[in-house]
Amino acid sequence: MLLTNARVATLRTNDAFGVIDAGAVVVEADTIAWVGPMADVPEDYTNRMVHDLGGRLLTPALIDCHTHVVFGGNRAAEFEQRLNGATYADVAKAGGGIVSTVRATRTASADALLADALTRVDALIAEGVTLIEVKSGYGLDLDTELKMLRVARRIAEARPIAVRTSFLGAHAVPPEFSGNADAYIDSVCIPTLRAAHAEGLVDAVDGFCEGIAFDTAQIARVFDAASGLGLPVKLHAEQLSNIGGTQLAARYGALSADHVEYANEDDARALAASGTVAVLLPGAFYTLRETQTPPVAAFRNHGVPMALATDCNPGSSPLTSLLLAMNMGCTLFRMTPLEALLGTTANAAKALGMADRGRITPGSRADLCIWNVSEPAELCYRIGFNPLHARVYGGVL
Ligand code: DI6
Ligand code: FE
Repeated sequence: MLLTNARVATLRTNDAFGVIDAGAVVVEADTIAWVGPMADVPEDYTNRMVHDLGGRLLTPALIDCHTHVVFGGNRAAEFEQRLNGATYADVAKAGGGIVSTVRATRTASADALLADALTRVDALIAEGVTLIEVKSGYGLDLDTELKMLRVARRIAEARPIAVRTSFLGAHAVPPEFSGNADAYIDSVCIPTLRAAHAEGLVDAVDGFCEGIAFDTAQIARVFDAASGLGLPVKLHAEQLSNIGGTQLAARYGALSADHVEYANEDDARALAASGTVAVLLPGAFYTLRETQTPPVAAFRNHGVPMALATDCNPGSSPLTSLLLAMNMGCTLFRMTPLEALLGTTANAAKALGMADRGRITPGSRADLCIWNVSEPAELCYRIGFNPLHARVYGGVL
């Protein structure tokens, strides 16, 4: 396939959009074979199926590198309760919060979980997403964690989208272990990780390192188990306070440290040294009405790669628009449009350990977006508008 007459934002390097005006891209099977000015397309590529893109912008396809799209039920009722004056404690007492999602996820069938997840995945696909990360973490018992991960794998069979799974057994302490987080980690979380890995369900291991979840010593035990299985790690760190999760993630060479609103200059240095991506999640920042923004300038100055994701989940970020996450990354966190686009392409791929995609370069996977805009900044600038014209997934338009 030859895509021609395009404005190609290659993102070849991290310092510019790398735009080629009147550009062309040659796709062979599921791989980009050639990119350059349309006037220079090599002779042997010109007898392809040609698609004239009419001057439209062509970018790498979008990647949502942090989602919890598989879950039961929703939390609209508690959203409403809080806006009618209920406190967080009232909501928790009435059985709300993360525990209510755990309950709904445990009782839902795999088919129902998949059908529900696909409604969210379809919204992402409609904006040009071709790869999502999906976490477990609403089961918190063996059967339900495995059920969630099997459903995550089925998403890639049901839709033209790639899925990377993260085991998030260390997401919350389930009610039956209330006050006994250590016992949960050792007797449920780690054995469940081993079982899920044995079934080929785990691509990475995640945790929630926070005062209201697990401390660094508990997460370190999970990470040691992950290392023993040869699995990469990532971490929800420094979302609501700084308790050392980012430094821990860096020590384990984590793929990413996510949220990181409360990370500091030292944390930025550690992430830069370990090559760990800072994944910023403005949807949760917005929903929780947080005021502490992540240290974007420090990340920028120390050369920490930054990604942006939806964090799609029923509690803190019921967001299914990656374009809106890009807009929020710019407006709320002061990222540049280049940083926002790198954050949902090349750096999102890096956060998932998928070096074969996220840029338009020969040899990269042919996952591409064709947009009804001419400038890359327009993808971040508009709010609630979807300019996707077409999507190429694995070389298929
Ligand atoms: N951080 C969050 O903000 C969510 N999980 C996490 O690790 C909260 C998830 C929920 O409320 O359901
Ligand atoms: Fe999350």
